[in-house]
Amino acid sequence: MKNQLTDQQIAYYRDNGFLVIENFLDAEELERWRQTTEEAVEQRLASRKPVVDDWDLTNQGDPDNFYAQVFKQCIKLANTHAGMRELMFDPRLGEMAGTLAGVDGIRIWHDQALFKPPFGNPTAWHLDNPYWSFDSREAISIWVALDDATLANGCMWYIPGSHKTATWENVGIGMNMGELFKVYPQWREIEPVACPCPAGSAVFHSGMVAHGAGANMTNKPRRAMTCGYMPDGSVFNGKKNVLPNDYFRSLKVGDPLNNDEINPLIWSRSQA
Ligand SMILES: O=C(O)CCC(=O)C(=O)O
Ligand SMILES: [Fe+2]
Repeated sequence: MKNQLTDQQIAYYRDNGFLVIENFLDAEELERWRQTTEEAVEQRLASRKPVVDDWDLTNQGDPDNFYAQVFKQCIKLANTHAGMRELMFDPRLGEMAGTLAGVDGIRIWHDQALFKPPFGNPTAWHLDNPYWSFDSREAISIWVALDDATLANGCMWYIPGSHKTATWENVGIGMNMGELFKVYPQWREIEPVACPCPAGSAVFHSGMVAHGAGANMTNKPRRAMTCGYMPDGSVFNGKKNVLPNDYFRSLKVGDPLNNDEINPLIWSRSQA
């Protein structure tokens, strides 16, 4: 795993809101990530049990609706698959996320497999952190390509620097690619950047950067394994998102989100 970050990479991330690390995983690691992710997704679907009370298995309802054809989305696979837990709890990932974001501790918000199906729909432009149950400009995600991500099959795209002017206004991932630009018309002037990358590459992105992905024009899936991270010390903002019902009901706005079962601390500078 290419987990050492240069000052130049950190500066690029802070300036643009995303960073591609090509060939982040070596061939053996990539094979393990692929097998683990495939198995965890298969088990989840076979179990027919949602991982968080009212989330359906893939958060997509009718398999023929538009969103279901954006991606097969399975969240919190680390909760139900030991091998995935090992991959996701790797403190090296936490250290990279924390170093890029410039924070002292990293908790898992949620992992998710995102498989864009053959001939799948595009992922409309959106921000991540405004969906989540804490507000943080330092929220960050890792997106690991399990297949070559290309312009043809729906690689990631970013609006560079948009994380600097984003507020918490957002749109859903709907049918219209450009909804987000009604909210942030100033970003229409910025040239979007495509991030094609070979399988095993990682893309880190800020929870506040505008991003999306194109349609999958190919007859094969475009698979990615991802994880959203919450800086340690973040507090509850009143949104449910993926919080379990009981825990959600126990929280008041402003409470620290520091439950180690629900949001495991995978790295902290003081304990490293
Ligand atoms: O994989 C995709 O198409 C979108 C991924 C995404 O939005 C994310 O990882 O935050
Ligand atoms: Fe996203």
